Amino acid sequence: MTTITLVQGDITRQSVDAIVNAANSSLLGGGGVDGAIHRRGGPAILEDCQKLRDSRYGKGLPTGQAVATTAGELDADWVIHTVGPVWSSADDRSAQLASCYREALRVADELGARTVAFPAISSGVYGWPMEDAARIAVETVRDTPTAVEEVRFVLFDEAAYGAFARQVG
Ligand code: AR6
Repeated sequence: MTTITLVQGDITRQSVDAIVNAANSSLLGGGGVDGAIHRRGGPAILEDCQKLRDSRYGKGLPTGQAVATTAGELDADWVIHTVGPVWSSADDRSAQLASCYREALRVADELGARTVAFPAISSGVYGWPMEDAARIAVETVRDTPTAVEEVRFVLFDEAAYGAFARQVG
């Protein structure tokens, strides 16, 4: 049974087995959550990401997939990087966003992670409307069989927290 918990705050301050990063397909850093994770986690994360680019993910990590690295100096064992879709009003990319949560949980299960912190993937730079991002996140976690005991959504501001709280009920 997976428990969903909500926290308002900074995902890089969480103590969990795995922290999920809202990355981009380059895996080589960016702004938002990605920038914060690399800043606080230190260079070991980027070194692992570069190794992934030099091996399995020469063309980058495709949207909707997930891959783990060290968590460096973060208070976690792993960072699970996933690439959300960019929001589009013309094109329904919900399945790709749901895939991020499903694939991150699959990687967490492979690692044996029992507590996993997620940001609201795609809801920042990638422009996904927060209410819908929250709906997809919560529905997908509820529908995904996993040995993860706690999924902790870490929401940066009150609006994001409210959107997730409405979904969790
Ligand atoms: N802790 C928790 N949530 C945060 C934090 C934090 N430290 N910082 C931002 N958020 P974003 P995306 C919230 O932009 O939309 C990067 O440049 C933020 O308010 O981090 O998936 C990557 O390299 C928002 O609600 O991710 C990609 O290029 C949510 O986290 C691109 O941004 C996600 O915002 C990915 O865009």
